[in-house]
Amino acid sequence: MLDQPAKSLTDCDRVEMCRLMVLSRCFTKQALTWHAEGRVPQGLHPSVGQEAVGVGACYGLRAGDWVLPSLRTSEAFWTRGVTIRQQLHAMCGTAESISGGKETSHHSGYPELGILAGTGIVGGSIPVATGVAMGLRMQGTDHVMVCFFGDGAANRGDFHEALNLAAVLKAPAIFVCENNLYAQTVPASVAMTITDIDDRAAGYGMVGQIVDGQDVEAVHDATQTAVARARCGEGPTLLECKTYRFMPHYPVFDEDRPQEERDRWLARDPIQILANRLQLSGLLDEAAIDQMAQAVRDELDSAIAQVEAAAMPDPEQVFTNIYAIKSERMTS
Ligand SMILES: Cc1ncc(C[n+]2csc(CCOP(=O)(O)OP(=O)(O)O)c2C)c(N)n1
Ligand SMILES: [Mg+2]
Repeated sequence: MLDQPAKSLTDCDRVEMCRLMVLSRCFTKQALTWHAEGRVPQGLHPSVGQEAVGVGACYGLRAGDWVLPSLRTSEAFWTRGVTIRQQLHAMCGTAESISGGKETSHHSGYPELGILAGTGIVGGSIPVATGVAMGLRMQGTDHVMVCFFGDGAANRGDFHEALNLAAVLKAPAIFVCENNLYAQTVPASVAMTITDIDDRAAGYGMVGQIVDGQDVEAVHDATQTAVARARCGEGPTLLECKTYRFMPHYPVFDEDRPQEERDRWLARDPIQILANRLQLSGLLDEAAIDQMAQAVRDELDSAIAQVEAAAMPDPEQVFTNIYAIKSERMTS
């Protein structure tokens, strides 16, 4: 049985988690501006408002653990060590990008950092995560797989099959649902009859927990407890992180969400929540947070010119590292 409490965070860890959330927000906002100006071809699914989930869940994972981000979990990349330059190359599809221009930044995989490439099919990554978790077990390791997905994905068949199988096999997987109350423009309240996705865990005989997704320390604690359980063979966990995206699903979407709802969630900005705590503890002040943001903007400024000047992939490379066989029709 698990008797070790999850390792607690040091003051340095808490400041670093704040910096990672600031990095994610600054990158997203700058990338959206560049996208609107036509400088960056790939749009983004902004995670602004949801930064605590990816940072809290990925922070403190070990080398050898794997994560599978959803389309919105930008923070998984920063927290696992992907650089601004690498993600800009991925957004611009240059020859230097990790996929050689074949994949967007949010679905990129960085194997050396334990980040598996996701799929654009909502929910499609969840069974993959169960398979990877079983692979880690079969290789005799105590590594874990942390899989992210949204509330919309949790209504698809992939979710139900994958969680049932993971529970049956005691797969070392942590399923992190980022419940931001909407799948594109569809409110979760009209897509399911329950309020808490965590209720579904009991149906699979799996541990489930509701987590305050705006509180990075709460997300971290819950994840580390689930990770410890998974490492010692006690099986998977479903964590439902209640959160909210402060921006539209995708920049071109016009959304009609209740103002009262927006205001209620905007008052719970995850960066502000941690920053207030750190300020009360004397660990950070406003100036230090401004410096974190400025450092990101400076790095973005120096990276973008080089990325814009980088070579694009050779069109012949479109047939390398893919499963499909080059057919006559493709070459004609
Ligand atoms: C099977 C499938 N249906 C529709 C889409 C288009 N689509 C992309 S993201 C998205 C919403 C997903 O909502 P959710 O799972 O709640 O994640 P969120 O975007 O809120 O983070 C949809 C419908 C898709 N990619 N795949
Ligand atoms: Mg959603």
